[in-house]
Formats: sequence, C-alpha cells, structure tokens
Amino acid sequence: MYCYQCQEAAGGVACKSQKGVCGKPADVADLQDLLIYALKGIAQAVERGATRDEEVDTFVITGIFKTITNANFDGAVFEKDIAQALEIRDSLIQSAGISADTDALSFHLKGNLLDAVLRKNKMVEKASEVGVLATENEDVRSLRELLTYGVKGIAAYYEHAANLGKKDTEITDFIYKALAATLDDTLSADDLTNLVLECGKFGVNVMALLDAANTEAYGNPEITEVNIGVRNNPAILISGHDLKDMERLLEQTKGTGVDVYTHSEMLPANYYPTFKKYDHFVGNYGNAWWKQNEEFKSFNGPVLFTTNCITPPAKEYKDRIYTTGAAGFDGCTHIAADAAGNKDFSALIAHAKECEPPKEIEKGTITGGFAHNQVLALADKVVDAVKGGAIKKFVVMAGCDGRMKSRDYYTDFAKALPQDTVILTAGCAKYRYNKLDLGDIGGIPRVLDAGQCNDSYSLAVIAMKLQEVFGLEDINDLPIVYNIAWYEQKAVIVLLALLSLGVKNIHLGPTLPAFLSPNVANILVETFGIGGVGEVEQDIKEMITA
Ligand code: FSO
Ligand code: SF4
Repeated sequence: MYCYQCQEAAGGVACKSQKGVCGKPADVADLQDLLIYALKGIAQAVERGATRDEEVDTFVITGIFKTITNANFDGAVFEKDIAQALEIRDSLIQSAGISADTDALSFHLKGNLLDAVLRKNKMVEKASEVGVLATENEDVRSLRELLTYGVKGIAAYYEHAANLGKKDTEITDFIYKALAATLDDTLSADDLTNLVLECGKFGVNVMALLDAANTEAYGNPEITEVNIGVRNNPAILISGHDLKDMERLLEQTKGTGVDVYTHSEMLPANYYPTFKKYDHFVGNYGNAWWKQNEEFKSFNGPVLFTTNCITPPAKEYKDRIYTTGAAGFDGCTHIAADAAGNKDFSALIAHAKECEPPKEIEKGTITGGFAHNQVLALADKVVDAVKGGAIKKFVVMAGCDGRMKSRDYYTDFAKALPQDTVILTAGCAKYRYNKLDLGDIGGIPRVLDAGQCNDSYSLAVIAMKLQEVFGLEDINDLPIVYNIAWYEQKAVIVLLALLSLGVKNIHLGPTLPAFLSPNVANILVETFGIGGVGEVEQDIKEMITA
C-alpha cells in the first residue's frame, strides 16, 4: 500500500505498511487503488466517445466515494466493484467501437487486473503498477493525485445531491474528463494545474447543487438550540452526511418508541425545519468522528453510518454498527437500497429496542443553523455591527477535526481570538470550539455554524453577499481571514472551490498535505498565498491584529 490522501498520512509522508493510521488494511488500500484505476478505464472509454447512462454515473460516483478516507473498509465490496467496473468499461468500449490496440492510450487488460484481484498474491504487484507511485515525476504525481482527491470530494457531494434527485451532467462530464486526464501522459504540469483549478469551479457547482437539494427538500437551516443531553428511551445514532437517509430513519422510527440522535457530521440535520418536526429526534450525542470509540460504547444503541467517517469498531459495539450507501465495514450489517430505491431500517429499530437507553455524557445545548439564508436574514444586524466596529473580523475556521494532538491549536486559537471577532464554521472542525461558550456580539453568536463540510458553500455565499453590501471589488478586501483545518478529500474540494472563487491567503493546517510536492506547494503559495499555521499567539498577531 501507498496512501497519502489524508492529513494523517503516516509520518507526514504516506501510510505504507500493513495498515494506515485510519486503520485501513494494506489489502483494502490496494483494492481501492485498483478500483480507482478501473474507474479511470471507464472514464477513458467515455472520453473517447462511449455513451454512458445514469446507471454508469451512479456506479462510478459511488465507487469513487467508497475510496474516501474512512468511508469503506470492506475488501469484498471493492473486489465486486472492480469486476463490475471492468465489465462496464468493456461494454462501453465495445458499444462505441473503440479499438484498444490502435488507440494512443492503451487500456489496461481486463485479465490482468481481475486476475490480480482474484489471485491475491498478484494484487500488491498490480496495485503498485497503478497506484500513486506509478507516476514517476513527483510534480505530475502530485497534480494527478490532487486532481483525483478533488474529484473524490465532488463525487461525495454529488451522490448526496443525486440521492435527492438533483443531477447535473456538466459535473459528471467533468468527473470523467478529470479521471481520464490522470492517465494521460501527454498532459503537461500546466495542463494538470489548469484542470485542478477547473476542479475547484466544479466544486462550487456541486456544493451549490447539494445546497439546493438539501434546502428544497428540508427547508433552510435556521438558528437552533440543539440538545446535547439524553432521554430515557432506546435510541439509534446516525452519522455521516446523507440527509435522505436521515429522513428515512426519522420516518421509519416514528411511533416505535425509539429515539434518534445525530453524531458528528450529522449534527446539522438538527437545523432543518423538516427534521425538527419529529419529536423523537432528540438532538446530538457526542463530538467529532474520531471520538466514536468511547462515545459509541456509552450510547448503547445501534449506529447508522450514512458515509465516512468510520473508525474500526471496538468489539464491544461492532455488532451495533450498520452502514448504508458508500459506507461499509466488513463484519457490520450493510443496508442497501432496494430496486425501487427504498431502504429498510427495521433491523436497526428492532436492535435498538433490545438496547439500554444512551448514557448521558453531557447536558445542555449548542447553537447552530447559520447557513446562508439565516445569516442573510440577519444581514442588517451583521452589517451594522461591522460598520459600528463591534465586529472587526470574521474568521473562517471551517473544515475537519481529527485525532492528532496538534489540532488542540484550533481550540486555543478560538479561545485566543479577540472579543470583536466572529468565527464562521462548517464541517466537523467546529467540535474544537463549539462548546466553549465564546459569547455573542450584540446578539450575534461568536461561533456561527453553517452546517456540514459541504455547507462551506454557505460561507462563500455569505462572503459574496458582504462583498456586494460593502461595494468591494475584491473578495479579499473583506474583513475575513481563513484559517482552515483539513483532514480528508472533501476538504480538498472545499479548498479548491474557495480558490476558484478568488479567495487568497488561506491558512491550511494542522499540516500541509503530504501529496503536495515542493513545486506544487510553491504554485499554491505563489498564486494563492496559501500558508500553514504556526504558534497561536503569533498567528493571531499576523492574521487578526496586524
Ligand atoms: Fe470530512 Fe472534514 Fe464532512 Fe468532517 S471534510 S472530515 S466528518 O469535516 O465532515 O466529511
Ligand atoms: Fe493513511 Fe489517510 Fe490513507 Fe488512511 S486515508 S491510509 S490514514 S493516508
């Protein structure tokens, strides 16, 4: 295995042996590389004129999503998907009459790849032929991987939007174009850089598509006090990002005596008017994804993962883990959609009834729901506070949380911010400071949580609105600084999206991605002023008070 797609890559370089820091076993990492390669084969066929349908799009997008950090650890799923990907690729090649022999870019042979998967002793060899290190030039490799990870983020957000019936072939066209480009040796580093920037543009589009899908289906998020305590009923905990699954679970648990709580990235479901109507939807339990080991033990009931982030479950609760959609873990029950697209969560409900109610780990409430519509409803108040000097700066601290000690930086940074600053957040990064009670400025809370990582789109909408209100030519003239925490590939697309909107001088931490070669990192520094993070005191001086 050689994986360096997330912020926790071993030693800041790559996970290379036995198991990744995330717990992904080497054979699953190899299978993921082989699947991505097989999907790139489909992309090549599409780029050469084969006509794909929505079924192929769904397969490709879910396949990509499964390879995101902490989404799916089930080797059998990847073996099956690789075989299916090769079948799809071959039927596309055949129906379009593409000749693999005469084509300038040769297709990998079906026998080779499948054979490697089926005869495991060949797999490591084949995976290393098609994985990250297969590209020798480190800058080309870096750009190809950056593009692939951006596409992974797009695929994840696209799947949620598509689950709610929102589709856009311009976005799927780009996914094929970008995947095929990563195998194209005729492209220069400049060509790939341009594709990376284009990827950011599609990142904006896909987040806008998902925003429309979520808000049209469930209403606009609104200011909400979310309960973080518990009640005395058996319950199900739901994690991940898929709001359609959230709706299904709330509907199916109605009147059963089983309560529902959110965990980690599902917290923002509490902000949607449609979901608030369910009185058995109690609130949020616990914190960010990496704390699941202790929190799932005390929760007592079954847990449904609708997407990443899964950490390998402890034996005390492994039988209570259920997955759906792109998520998967070997030995845990996976609930797939039926032919009509419905999902049956009755097994979880029956399981919950046999379990003790959740154990209380904290009490009280946290406030959120500041997506673009809610913030714009408060626009006059916000603008007055800025004009009157009560708010001097907004600090975008969106992104991810993670288990590394170095992420204490974000709690310390939030605490050290002057009282006249407001944090704009989205994603699981918020758990580093959303229970600190940082107060408010004239009724405007000092932490405004827009929602999930994809709701970083809301933060961009808010910034553009402020730019308009203040009549500024450049979005970078706003009193907004960006101190973003990243972890996995959805954060990569959020970053590329912000760059495509012209945002400069973003600080990215706790460490810069291992997949950026020194030259590619330089391009980002020189073109966009991207920087890392240092010591809190110094960073506050440079970013806020200077
Ligand atoms: Fe990921 Fe980051 Fe959305 Fe978290 S981008 S890690 S679980 O913020 O939220 O999926
Ligand atoms: Fe390592 Fe991250 Fe890859 Fe997991 S996803 S193997 S932690 S680089």
